[in-house]
Amino acid sequence: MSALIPRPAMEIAPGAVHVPGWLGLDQQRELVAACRAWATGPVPIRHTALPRGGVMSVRTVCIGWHWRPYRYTRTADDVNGRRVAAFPDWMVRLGRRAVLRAYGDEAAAAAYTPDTALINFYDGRARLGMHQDKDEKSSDPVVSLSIGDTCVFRVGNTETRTKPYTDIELASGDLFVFGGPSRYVYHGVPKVHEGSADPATGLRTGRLNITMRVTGLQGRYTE
Ligand SMILES: O=C(O)CCC(=O)C(=O)O
Repeated sequence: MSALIPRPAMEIAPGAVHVPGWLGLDQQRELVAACRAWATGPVPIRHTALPRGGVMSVRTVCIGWHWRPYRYTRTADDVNGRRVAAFPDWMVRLGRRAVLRAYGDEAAAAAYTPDTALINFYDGRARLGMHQDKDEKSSDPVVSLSIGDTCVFRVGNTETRTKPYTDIELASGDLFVFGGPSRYVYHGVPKVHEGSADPATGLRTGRLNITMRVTGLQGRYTE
């Protein structure tokens, strides 16, 4: 739902910037349609299996490179062995605009070339524990886009999974970028406010989160 009281952009920690309502409704709808298509294949969305036998409550599909705990591969050998969908150029451009909006640094934005995205779908029960995004060989920023249900997003510190941390709400259309001194902060999603989504995004229930990253691996896989 569009906010009655505008929420200002805020630096939550050095390098960690929250820009509420960055995506318009049309862009959100386009992203929902793209994610829906990616969720069907070539590698279908799935609950990621964890090395110790559990499964993640969130469902994930990747583009560009396939992520599984704790590495990126060309093919989704833990799902169906197929190569994931390519990372489209329009997503690279979107990532650059996001970095520009967050940091106001044109050179950093122009150089930003994400080559993978993890697309997470949360139903009302799904959670994501505190973790660091550290399987990438590049320390370029992570660009996160949220659509659908609002969630509590926990932004921690770089040392431990525990306090100190800051809880913020990520609502539909929000941008969150974490790079620089915050690139390796622990972060997680302890709660999703089920049913808070505006169905006009094309997502009737649940929460979609897209995190674009730079793997630092050789050979960009584009269309
Ligand atoms: O859903 C989110 O907002 C965060 C996703 C995340 O932390 C991840 O994919 O590593």
